[in-house]
Amino acid sequence: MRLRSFALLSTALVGLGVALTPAAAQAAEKPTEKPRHCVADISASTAKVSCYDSFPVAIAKATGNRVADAPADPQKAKNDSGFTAKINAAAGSSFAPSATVIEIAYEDSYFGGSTWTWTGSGGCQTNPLGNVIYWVNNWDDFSHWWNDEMGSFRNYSSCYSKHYEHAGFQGAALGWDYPERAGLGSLDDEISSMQWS
Ligand SMILES: [Ca+2]
Ligand SMILES: [Ca+2]
Repeated sequence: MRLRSFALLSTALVGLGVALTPAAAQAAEKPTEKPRHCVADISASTAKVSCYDSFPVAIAKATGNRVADAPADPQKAKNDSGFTAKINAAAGSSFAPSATVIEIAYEDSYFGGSTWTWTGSGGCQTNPLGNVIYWVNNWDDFSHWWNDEMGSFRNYSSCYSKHYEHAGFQGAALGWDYPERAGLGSLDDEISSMQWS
């Protein structure tokens, strides 16, 4: 019996060892085991970041509670025309500045994984394309984990985006884009700075 127990234990440990290797590697990359949903307001003089387990809670925060019923699955939200209309309509109202969603970035291609929502003080509807009104010089200043992590994005509120390989709008770039890219090609997991127009 003791031998048999030992054999079973050994098998279990070997199995555990195999399973632990990729899990440990992933844990080092992700801030938590589960997706996280962060919001960063870049219209404030000191940009603030807040993160949540719930995507709907993050969107409620990002919109000053004007969009409080986002789909729980960010990928479904991206494909939900009602959600898109609500986000864009929120940009048109002027009573709650600093609550306009200009872009939702996704960890993975095809709008998967954790999300990062950028908000500004208004949309880009009347802004001429190429006139930069929002920018992030270095994503690493906001989040070390999110720098070189983005895999796809959806823009909102008529804000076209340009994404750069390096901080300070250097290196290879994508854009101007609107409304989305499902994959970033050679710039997957490389984006470090952004501009919106
Ligand atoms: Ca990624
Ligand atoms: Ca980079």
